Amino acid sequence: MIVVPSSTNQASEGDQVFDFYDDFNGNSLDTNKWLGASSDISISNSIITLNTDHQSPGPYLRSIKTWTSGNYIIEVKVVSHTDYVRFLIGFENNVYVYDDGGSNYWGLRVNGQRINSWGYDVPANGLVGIVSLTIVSKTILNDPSNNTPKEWSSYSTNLGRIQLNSWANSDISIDYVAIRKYADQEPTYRIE
Ligand SMILES: [Ca+2]
Ligand SMILES: [Ca+2]
Repeated sequence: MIVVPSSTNQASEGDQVFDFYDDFNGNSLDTNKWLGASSDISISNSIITLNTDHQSPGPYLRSIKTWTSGNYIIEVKVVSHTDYVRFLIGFENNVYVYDDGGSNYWGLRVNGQRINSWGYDVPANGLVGIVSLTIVSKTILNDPSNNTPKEWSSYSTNLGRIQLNSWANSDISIDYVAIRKYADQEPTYRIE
């Protein structure tokens, strides 16, 4: 699916298309969409940077909206990050943790349990592009430095809020966050 936003009304068009969308326009967090995290972030030129002080704790970005069960994909467009990256993407109860610190922390967490410790040392700029987590009766992680999507059979039916974070001496800069309903076979259509 390709959405072509107009240059003048990008955010509202995203809101009309996606289940949740934030392009991070303006220079502060949209409090209609997100809880807390007013410090330790910066927003400018339609980009948000998480953990600007490069110290723990990180600025847990949590959506006001919550999700229960269903098939969803969360897509985050990453524009830059520190070489040493710690990045958490997903929902409260279905989240993947990148941690260049190693296998003690990285992996998939479902319903509060670290259920799988697959992970890898992300190369420099290895997450620049689209990072996505898909929940579709399983969990699928896809990112630019991981050519084969990683799949796990575990998933949550009580997803909760969106969660994004970076911590320790890492930061990550994000162009947008989008959530949409996911179909294994995307529909095709024609105009008659
Ligand atoms: Ca943006
Ligand atoms: Ca911090």
